[in-house]
Amino acid sequence: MSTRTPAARGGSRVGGTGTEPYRAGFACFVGRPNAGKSTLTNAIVGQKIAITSSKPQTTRHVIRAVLHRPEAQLVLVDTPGLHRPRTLLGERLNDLVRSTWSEVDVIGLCVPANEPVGRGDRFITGELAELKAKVVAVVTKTDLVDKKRLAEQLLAVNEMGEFAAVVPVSAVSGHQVDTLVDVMTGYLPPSPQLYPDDMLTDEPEQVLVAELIREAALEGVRDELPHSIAVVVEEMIPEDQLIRIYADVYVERPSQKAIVIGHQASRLKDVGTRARQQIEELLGSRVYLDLHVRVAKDWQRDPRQLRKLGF
Ligand SMILES: Nc1nc2c(ncn2[C@@H]2O[C@H](COP(=O)(O)OP(=O)(O)OP(=O)(O)O)[C@@H](O)[C@H]2O)c(=O)[nH]1
Ligand SMILES: [Mg+2]
Repeated sequence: MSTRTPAARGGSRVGGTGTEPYRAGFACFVGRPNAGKSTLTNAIVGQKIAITSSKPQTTRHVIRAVLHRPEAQLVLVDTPGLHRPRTLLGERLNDLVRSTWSEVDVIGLCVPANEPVGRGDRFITGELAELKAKVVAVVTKTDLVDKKRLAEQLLAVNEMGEFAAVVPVSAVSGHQVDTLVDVMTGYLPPSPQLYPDDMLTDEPEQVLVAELIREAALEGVRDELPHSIAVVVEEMIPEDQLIRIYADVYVERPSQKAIVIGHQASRLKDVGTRARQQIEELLGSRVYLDLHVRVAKDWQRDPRQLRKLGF
């Protein structure tokens, strides 16, 4: 199943406008954890497809989000942030990121405007230079800095390597998001449309729902706990007036289970309420949400558990 816009945005399938050919292809944003990749992906397609949070390593799957324009179709592949892996999960995530890089036409290398350019950014830039894809440097979160700081950051990013372009954007204010899309679609190959007009993502609904629950569960937890949370939707049962959803929230230790549930289940209730609102918006239906917290001991390091949780 896929998420569809209520009113499909029409678009010419072939030919495009004037002499310019219709273009379609794949792009992804790369960068260290927390650089703003998922927020930017959502801002570009205009709907929340990837979950975001202030904790590093929020994204754990490769998610495709499709932007439809009359003259082009841009398929954004949102990936986890590249990092130094400490667990088997971490290694798998890095592998995912690298295999995505080799498949896309354009890469947006995201560097936040409000943090100094670091070794991690230089390391990633070096790896990208080996690829066939065009690399556009994207300075994210420009709303957080003043003009002077932004100018310095643009200069610092420019000095990191050879880029097809350097574009500053703010996914929060929307500043320059359209410009970035113009730049990126310009590097797509002439191609027929890749996805149907009204398709925003090929992510299964069950996975989108699990992600919204994980996003709600991440809010307010600290230290190791965000990394230990995984969510699996076991069942979605459509009824007359509502959809019943049964989901399991996994943690790695009994002590974490107590934190997630909270005093007299207060925390879990809050998580359920926040997640339910988001899911109702996504599905356009009333939802009954049943959350169950379970311990899957050290799942991030255990190949069998990882498989069970979909990694
Ligand atoms: N002020 C501001 N905050 C932003 C912007 N873009 C992202 N953020 C915030 O930065 C944090 C990280 O954003 P994400 O989009 O989850 O970052 P990510 O790069 O996908 O992170 P990982 O999936 O962990 O690699 C969140 O708290 C966002 O709200 C922006 O343009 N302006
Ligand atoms: Mg992300």
